[in-house]
Amino acid sequence: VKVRLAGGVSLAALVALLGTLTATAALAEVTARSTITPTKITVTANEFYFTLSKKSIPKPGVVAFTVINRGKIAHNFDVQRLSKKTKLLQPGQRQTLIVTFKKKGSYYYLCTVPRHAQEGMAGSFIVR
Ligand SMILES: [Cu+2]
Repeated sequence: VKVRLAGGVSLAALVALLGTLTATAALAEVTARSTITPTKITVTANEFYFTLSKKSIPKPGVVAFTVINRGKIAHNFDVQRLSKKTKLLQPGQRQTLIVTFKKKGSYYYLCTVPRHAQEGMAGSFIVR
């Protein structure tokens, strides 16, 4: 951008323009930052179910799933389509899993301990 300080363009106008550009850039930065702030979701694992504090998000984005094992035996939480899973969590243990959902759709999750999914430890997380 060429700025010509010719007659008619006052310094005040130039300062006002720069101020507007700075404000616009700052707003863009805030907007960009807000879209990458993870949505926090608590996942409770127990025999034999999961309880999610939110079952969906309104658009693609990043989710921080904090998985807590409230049961009496070990469990994990696996979002298979994205190859994201917790370690095998012992009773009382927790782990936060950061998952980026780039596309809308249905994401199956389960506990991969044998038979646990069939017993009820499975479901679908929805990205709208
Ligand atoms: Cu399990």
